[in-house]
Amino acid sequence: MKMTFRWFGSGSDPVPLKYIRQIPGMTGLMGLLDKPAGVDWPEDEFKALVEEVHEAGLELEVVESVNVHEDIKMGVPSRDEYIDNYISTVKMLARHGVKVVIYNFMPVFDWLRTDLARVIPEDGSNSMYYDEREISGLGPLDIVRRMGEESGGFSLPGWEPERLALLEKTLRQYEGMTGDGLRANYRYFLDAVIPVCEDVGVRMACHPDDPAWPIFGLPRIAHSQEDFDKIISLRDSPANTVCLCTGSLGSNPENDVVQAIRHFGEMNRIGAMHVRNLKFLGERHFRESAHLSSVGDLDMYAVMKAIYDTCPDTYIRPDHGRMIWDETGRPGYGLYDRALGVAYLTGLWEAIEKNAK
Ligand code: DNO
Repeated sequence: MKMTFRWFGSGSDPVPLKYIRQIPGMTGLMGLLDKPAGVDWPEDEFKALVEEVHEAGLELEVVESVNVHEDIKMGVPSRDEYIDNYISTVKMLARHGVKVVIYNFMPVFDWLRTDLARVIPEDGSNSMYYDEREISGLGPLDIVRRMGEESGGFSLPGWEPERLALLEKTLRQYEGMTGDGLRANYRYFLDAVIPVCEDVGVRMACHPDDPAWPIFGLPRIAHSQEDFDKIISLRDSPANTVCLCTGSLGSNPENDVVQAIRHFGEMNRIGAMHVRNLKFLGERHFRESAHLSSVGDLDMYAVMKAIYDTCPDTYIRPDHGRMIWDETGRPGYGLYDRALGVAYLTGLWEAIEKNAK
């Protein structure tokens, strides 16, 4: 297991690389360039990022959020140009040592919460929160406005302003799109990108829908084990993998996250893991908790054991943390609680490993 940390770049992330390096057990980043979907990432900027990360004593083998342009998901003719850009970016990333690219195929929205800083009554910390009842009275535009107001001035991954500017138009274009239609467009994308990945030694890792059900009537096709079986069979290749995010899949209690890890781990189809915990508060109603099993509803020991048994060499990162100790920063991506998450997950790992010997 390679323990990594998400980082948004020195201009945009209040957490210095030096601090990340000082977290025990840390090997590298899941990093990114902040570029709009569809853009061919500039090599000089990425090269500079890699150098900066290496200088800090960290690796950059996983890149996150190389976002897929909506035209690709909608399957309109202009998709070919965006697919060419995607391929060019993948080749460029490979030239600089990247092994895994994390992306998603969610129409319009990436992850969604109804509150980015809900106070946890037990200890006064805060974390991200979701209550479907709050969505039912609101339209997508209201939610977007709210996410913007609450993000403390930080752009959130998946909620970049340029993506949202076209929101109304994009939502209209999706009218009538079915899950099968979206999957057909997905196949077209994979057929173009996966052979290139095979050539250059990169694995594409699809992040699940978060939360794990359709929202605002848009089709979503990546929120259960069965969905990912279908995604893998769209183009069966070791380069077509899952970024198994425990908190996203786990937001639906009907998903057996541990079983899903074992299933895709045994198939060698896990490219990376996002590991976090959450607490169910009711139907389609949850908050993100600290990583410990005892404060959430996922069994993190069983999660780490499944990784150990089936995909022990995968990349892992702690996922969203709470805001604690009066830290301010990008919701979900502060330093302290994620660092605690790392310490806990590596502790579980050591115990599992020693126990196995
Ligand atoms: C949320 C993240 C996601 C993830 C993307 C990958 O905090 O886990 O934004 O990075 O869905 O494309």
